[in-house]
Amino acid sequence: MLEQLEKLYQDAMAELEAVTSSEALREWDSRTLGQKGAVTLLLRGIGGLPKEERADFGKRANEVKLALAEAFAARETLVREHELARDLEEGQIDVTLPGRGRAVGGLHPSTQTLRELYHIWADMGFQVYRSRDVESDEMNFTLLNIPEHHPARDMWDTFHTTTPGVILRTHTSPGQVRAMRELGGDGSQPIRVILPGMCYRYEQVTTRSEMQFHQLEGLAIGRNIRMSDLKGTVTEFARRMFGANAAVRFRASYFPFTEPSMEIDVECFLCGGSGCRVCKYAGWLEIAGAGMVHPTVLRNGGYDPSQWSGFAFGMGPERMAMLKHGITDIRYFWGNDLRFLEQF
Ligand code: FA5
Repeated sequence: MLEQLEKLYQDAMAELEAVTSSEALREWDSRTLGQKGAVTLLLRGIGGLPKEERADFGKRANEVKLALAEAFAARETLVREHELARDLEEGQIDVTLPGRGRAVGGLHPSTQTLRELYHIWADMGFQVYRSRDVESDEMNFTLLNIPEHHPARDMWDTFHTTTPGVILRTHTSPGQVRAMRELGGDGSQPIRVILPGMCYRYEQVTTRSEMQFHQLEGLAIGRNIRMSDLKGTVTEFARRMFGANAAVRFRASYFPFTEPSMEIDVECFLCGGSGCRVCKYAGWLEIAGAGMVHPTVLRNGGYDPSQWSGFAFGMGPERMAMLKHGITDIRYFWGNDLRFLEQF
């Protein structure tokens, strides 16, 4: 058995010399020194030796075991170092390679335009008032001086819900009455607010008209507000939005909730008024509807029209963004095409 032990020792040492990977090292360990390894099995046979030989064999066996364990530890260190060096060599990073850009999200062009508008109107003393998207028929029409069955309702093609009298707002103007009732102190306080939000119309989608789009309503109520205030305010707004030289034009129009009513045009800043594709060769671009708040609407908001007056306007942020960036089709806004959105 002693001879067997010596042979095992020699063989195991030779095998260990040839080991070059962690995997082979583990395999050697379990085969030689593990619980079912060759050394352990040989040691178990010690009981079969004559008594006088047992002590010598046991001593030598322990020496062999220790020597093998030490050789294993030394080899393990060597193999690890070797493998680490190899990994470093193979996994080397070339710091001169160009970096890979990380795609970051951006704000939607409508959001950007709205924020620009908030900024301008805030500087001019207007606070944001939020009104609801799902409205009552009464707020959207009746209280804005558009009674049931009145032909003026045809100006707004409406989405109705399954609940009678509940609709998706067709414009932000119903917020006028809500703001007057909430902020007006029963008709005793002046108001200066903007009301941004999404509007919905059941209409033919074209390059300039969507079924859903933003509006930004403006409302100013005071004791002495006149048409000149509306004109001055909107002209100042246009200068801040479109540049110091932006020319503004007021055209007579009709809205049931304002009297008098008007449409507001800005001189096309793409062609400078000479006419181009964007302004349809008119030289002017419509940006809003506006007017002096109708006495009936003032009354519905809780104000006495003999003491109070006000102006209101409703502008379309998408249309303004189209003008500013030369966007030719409004359908790009909600088309979710990243090639369009990433340009902003
Ligand atoms: C109105 O909706 C009135 N409520 C505006 C108003 C407010 C007048 C206060 C007087 C006082 P109009 O339907 O013209 O008016 O819409 C106003 C603006 O919303 C338009 O100038 C346009 O910029 C935008 N707009 C209207 N319809 C669409 C549409 N289908 N798609 C995109 N923008 C639209």
